[in-house]
Amino acid sequence: TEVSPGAVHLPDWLDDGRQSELLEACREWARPPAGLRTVRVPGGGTMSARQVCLGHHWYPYGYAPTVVDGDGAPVKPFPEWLGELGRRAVADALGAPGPPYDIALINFYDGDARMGMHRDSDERSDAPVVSLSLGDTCVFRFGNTETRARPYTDVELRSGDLFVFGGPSRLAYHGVPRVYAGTAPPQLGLSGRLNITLRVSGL
Ligand code: MD5
Ligand code: FE
Repeated sequence: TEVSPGAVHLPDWLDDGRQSELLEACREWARPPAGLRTVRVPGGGTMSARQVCLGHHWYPYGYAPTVVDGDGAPVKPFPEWLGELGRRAVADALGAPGPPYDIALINFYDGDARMGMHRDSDERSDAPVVSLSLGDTCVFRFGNTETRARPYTDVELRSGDLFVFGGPSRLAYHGVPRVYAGTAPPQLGLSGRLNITLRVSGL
C-alpha cells in the first residue's frame, strides 16, 4: 500500500521464522560493549526509546564510528545479510533494486516509550529508509515535509511489517505516538516493540 508518494507499507513481510531470527540478532546487538543505550538529546532530555546502532553510531545530530555519547566502544559491524535483506525489501516495495545499506538503527520501545515527530536528515544520501517492526503494534504517524503538525496519516505497524520511505517521503516528519502493550505475537517472546531501520550513510 502506498501511504504517500514513495512511502510504501507491506504488512506481514517477515514470516514468523524471519521475525524470530531478526529478534535473536537484535538481542545479540543489544549486548555491551556498544549495546543498547539511552539517547540524550540537546537540552538535557532523553529519548524514551532505547537504541543500538550498527555500522555507524547515530547521536543528535550526526554519525560517528564509536559510541561517542555512551561507552565509547567501536560500533558493531553492519552485517552483509542485513544489507541483502534491505535490498530485497526495496525491490519488493518499490520495484527497483535497493542501494547498498551500511547502517542500522534499532529502537526498543518498552513501557510508555514513544518517539516525537522528527525528520531523519543526518544521512548524506537520499536512498530510501527501510523500516522493519517486531513485537507490539504501534501507531506510526506519517506527516508532511513542512511541519510537525497536521496533515498527517496514522498507520498501525504490526510485528513483521515492512515500511519503505523514499522519494518525496524521505524527509517527511514522522513519529510513534503510541505502542499497544501486550499485542506482540505470543510465539515471538518479545514484550515491547523493536524497530529496525536500514539506511545509507553517504559517508
Ligand atoms: C520507529 N524510527 O518506529 C521509527 C520507524 C527513527 C524512526 O523514526 O528515526 O529511528 S522508521 C521511520 C522513518 C524513517 C525515515 C523516514 C521516514 C520515516 N519518513 O519519511 O516518514 O522507531
Ligand atoms: Fe525517524
